[in-house]
Amino acid sequence: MVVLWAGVMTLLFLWHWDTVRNLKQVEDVAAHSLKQVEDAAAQNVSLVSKDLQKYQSDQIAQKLQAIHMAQNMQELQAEQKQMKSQDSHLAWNLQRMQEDLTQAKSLSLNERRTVSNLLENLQEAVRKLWVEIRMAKGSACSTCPEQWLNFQQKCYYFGEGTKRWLQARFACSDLEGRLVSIHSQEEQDFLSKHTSKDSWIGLQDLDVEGDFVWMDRSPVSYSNWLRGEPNNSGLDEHCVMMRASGHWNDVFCRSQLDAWVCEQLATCGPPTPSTSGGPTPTPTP
Ligand code: MMA
Ligand code: CA
Repeated sequence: MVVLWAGVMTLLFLWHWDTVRNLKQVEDVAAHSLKQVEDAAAQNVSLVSKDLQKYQSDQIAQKLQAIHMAQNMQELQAEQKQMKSQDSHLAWNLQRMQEDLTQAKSLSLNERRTVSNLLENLQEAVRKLWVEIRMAKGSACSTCPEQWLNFQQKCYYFGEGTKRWLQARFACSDLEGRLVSIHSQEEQDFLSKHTSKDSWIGLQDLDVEGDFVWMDRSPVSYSNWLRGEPNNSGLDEHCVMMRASGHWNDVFCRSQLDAWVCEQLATCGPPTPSTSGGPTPTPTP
C-alpha cells in the first residue's frame, strides 16, 4: 500500500515537474515571441513616425510653395492689368496721331491746291497781258499752229473722235491747248459755224454743284445754255457739251461724244511798220 502510494506520489510529482517545466518552456517561448513582436512594433512605429514627420514637412513645403505661387500669380495679374491699360492708352494715342496726320495732310493738300490755282490764274493773266501789250505795240496776235483756226487772239482745234469729257481734256493738253472757254457771242458764233457735232467744251461744275467753272478760270460772264439747261439731270451732270446748234447742255461727264474743241492763245508777230519805230522785235515763242 505504501509502495503504491509512493508510486502514485512519484508519478504525480513527475507529472507536476514535467508540467511546470513545460509551462516554463511555453513561458519562455511566449516571452521571446512577445519581445520579438514588441521590437518589430517599436521599429514599425519609429518608421511610421519618421514617415509622418517627412510627410508633414513635405506638406508644409508644399503649402509654402502654393502661397508663393499665388503671390506670383497675383503679381502677374496686376502686371497684365497695367499692361492692358498701357496698351489701350497707346492705342488711343496712336489713333489721335493718325487723325492729326490725316488732318495735316488734307490741310497741306488744300493749301497746295489753292496756291497752284492762284499760280495758274496769274500765269493766265500774264499771258493775256503780254498779248495785249504786243497788240498795243501794233503786233498782230493771230498766228496759229497748223490745223488750228484763228479767231481774234485765240487758236481753235476742232477734234474728232469718241471721248469722255476727261479724255477730251487730256487730248487738248496733249496738243498744248485746253478745252475751249467761250466769252462772247462773236466767239460762240465762230464756234457754231465750225461745229456740226455735239462737242465737249471747257465748262464744268465738278467741284460745287451749280458753280460752273471755265478751263481758263475766267468767270462765266457770257452763256449760251439750251432752254431749260443746266438741269443736272439725274443729279449727275457736271460737264458741259455744245450741241451742234451751238447751245450748251450739262451732261454726264462719262458720256461719249464724238467731238471736242480746244483753244490756245495765238502768238504775236512783229509790230506793223506804221506803229513801230524801235529796233526789230523778235517774235514771241
Ligand atoms: C437728256 C440729257 C440731259 C438733258 C435732257 C433734256 C434725258 O436727259 O441730255 O442733259 O438736260 O436730255 O431733256
Ligand atoms: Ca442737262
